[in-house]
Amino acid sequence: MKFNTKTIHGGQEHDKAYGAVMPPIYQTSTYAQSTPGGHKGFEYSRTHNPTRKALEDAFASIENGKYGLAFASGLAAIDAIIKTLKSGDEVISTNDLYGGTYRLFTKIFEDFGIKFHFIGMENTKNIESYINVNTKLIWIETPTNPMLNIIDINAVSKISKKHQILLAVDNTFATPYLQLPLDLGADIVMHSATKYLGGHSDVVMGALIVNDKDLADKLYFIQNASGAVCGPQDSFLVLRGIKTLHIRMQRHCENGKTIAEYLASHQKVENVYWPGLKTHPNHDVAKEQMKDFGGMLSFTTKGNNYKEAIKIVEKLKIFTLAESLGGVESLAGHPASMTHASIPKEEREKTGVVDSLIRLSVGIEDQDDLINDLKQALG
Ligand code: P1T
Repeated sequence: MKFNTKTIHGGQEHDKAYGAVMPPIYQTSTYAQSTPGGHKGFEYSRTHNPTRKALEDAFASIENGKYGLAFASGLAAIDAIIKTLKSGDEVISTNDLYGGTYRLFTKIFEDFGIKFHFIGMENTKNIESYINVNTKLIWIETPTNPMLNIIDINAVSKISKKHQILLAVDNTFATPYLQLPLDLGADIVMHSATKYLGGHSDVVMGALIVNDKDLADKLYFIQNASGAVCGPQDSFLVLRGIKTLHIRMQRHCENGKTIAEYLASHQKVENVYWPGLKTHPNHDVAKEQMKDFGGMLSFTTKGNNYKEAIKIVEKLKIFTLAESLGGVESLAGHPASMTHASIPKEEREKTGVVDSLIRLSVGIEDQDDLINDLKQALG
């Protein structure tokens, strides 16, 4: 099955009871048993739920994986990955990443004795010097949030395999429409399904997809034992969202390109970070590992003025000033004061998250309206 068919049918069966084309929302916490242990595969909804199961099978299908897991949020999914480690273990992570992931790593898991190294991975040669016997996981986002750096997944996977370290890829910005990390050698794919997979800014959810049975069993155990699962209504909404992922992504990419090019030619704009621009330092890697370049971009204005950046995002009318990304509607954010405020200023500035940086999640509205909105806000 090809990708554009998998988004609609991947891992799905028609409902056995009445043939419903969409999986029913099984709004139940528990399941009748004829005798202790005598059930039909479902005993308690923290452990399993048929609507969630349909979604988990869809996750696995679209990422070319064998096992899918759905969580209450993207951070809950990341939390489950880190819980496969133990005190004394070390993680090498990209230094540009979602602020909440950084906060989870440094404010929660460092206290449990796990050590994190945050490094630039655009040059994959940097990685090996941080590997030692305690290194158990390499964590990458690509494209990164919010600087849109691109990391060569295949090159990193060669290093992780050589040292028998797990490689996890946060595929939230790219989605499986643009890149398939498991096919490129990753062990775990993670999503904030809140974003493009859900696609309509109406759900908070996380996803993990893996191929290895032992790793899947460990993660299913943690999913059930820690209990950060999503409900059946949200599972239904994300299943519905996935059915249009390919056509939404196509439009996100087209609109992203038009806006990146418009901003790159604007006299007030200093830098535009979008992997489709030939001037992007990792454009060649992006071209190789991604089908297109996505609808996320960031830019800075000349003079790097904090107040001016705030004024611009306040003046936008069609772009809504809000956290999050990946919905059909365009959003704008100011990472330094919003999504990445939990990263200390000195740290975030090292990776380019300066005061004038504005991040756009380009939606699927009419391009002219989006350009006109940016024009009036920048003007
Ligand atoms: O918000 P949640 O579903 O828990 O997902 C966390 C997360 C993980 N990974 C990436 C790359 C993300 O962008 C996020 C969430 N990000 C935002 C809310 C944001 O505005 O960047």
